[in-house]
Amino acid sequence: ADLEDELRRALRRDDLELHYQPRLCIETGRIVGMEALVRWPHAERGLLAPDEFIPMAEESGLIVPLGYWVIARALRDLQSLRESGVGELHMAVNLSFRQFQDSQLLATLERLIAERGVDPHWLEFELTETAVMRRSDQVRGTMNALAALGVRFSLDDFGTGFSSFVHLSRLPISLLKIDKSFVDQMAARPQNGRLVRAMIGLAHDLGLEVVAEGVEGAAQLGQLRRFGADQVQGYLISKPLPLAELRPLLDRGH
Ligand code: G
Ligand code: G
Ligand code: MN
Ligand code: NA
Repeated sequence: ADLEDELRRALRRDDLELHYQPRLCIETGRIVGMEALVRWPHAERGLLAPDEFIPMAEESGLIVPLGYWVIARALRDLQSLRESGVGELHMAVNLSFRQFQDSQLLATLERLIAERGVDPHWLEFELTETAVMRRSDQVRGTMNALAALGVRFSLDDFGTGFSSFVHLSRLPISLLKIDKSFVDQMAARPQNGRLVRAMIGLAHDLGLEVVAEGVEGAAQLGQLRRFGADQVQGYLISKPLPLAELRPLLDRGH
């Protein structure tokens, strides 16, 4: 069978997994959120990373049911964390532009949230600049309706795409995630450090929180702290892990 058929079958059989990567609040040193990242344990090929099947899922339209699977699983895990006493924790899920083309997106999300009884305030969707910049009325309408429920939006991979701050300020976006490529170059190239500092300043002026991605070293964390970043995500804190392996880290922070 080709990969598309196999993915369809994997979805039907619940054969996918989510790993979670924590986000640390720089000021308090606590884990304040995590990003759900899908994995496909494939019988012959081993654990497949998203870049090995998400593009195909987007092409084929399978991203719609796959996306609902991810959201349902993430909400289930979020609810179970909260029931076991883990306090304030935001759950971030990646959303493809393609998922907005499903006319049932809003209704389905409302149903999934209601079924789990999770406060929508803890749910966050990560959109890329490219997705957001195709802001059709439908995308904006759905985003506004979800934002009215309390759901937050973040702009992922910030700096790699093409965005206009005018458009950004018209969409209900609460956080900017500065792409790893900027963080990587911060120390080696002073120019990049200034760029990151300026992005953080601009984001704060617009009332947005800033998450720096791909943070791997203590020196980077120090620099980001001086620049005023709010949160960090990256291997320095933890790589993406199955929920059970992440638990000790969460308990420590709460
Ligand atoms: O998991 P990894 O750390 O390799 O993530 C690679 C990229 O795959 C992420 O940056 C994200 O954009 C994408 N991705 C991961 N999980 C999902 C998902 O559930 N839905 C969508 N649309 N993209 C995802
Ligand atoms: O959603 P997004 O495309 O930003 O997903 C983040 C991707 O980057 C995932 O594939 C994740 O595994 C990876 N990643 C997360 N933190 C780090 C890091 O500190 N270093 C590196 N090299 N990759 C990271
Ligand atoms: Mn992301
Ligand atoms: Na990213």
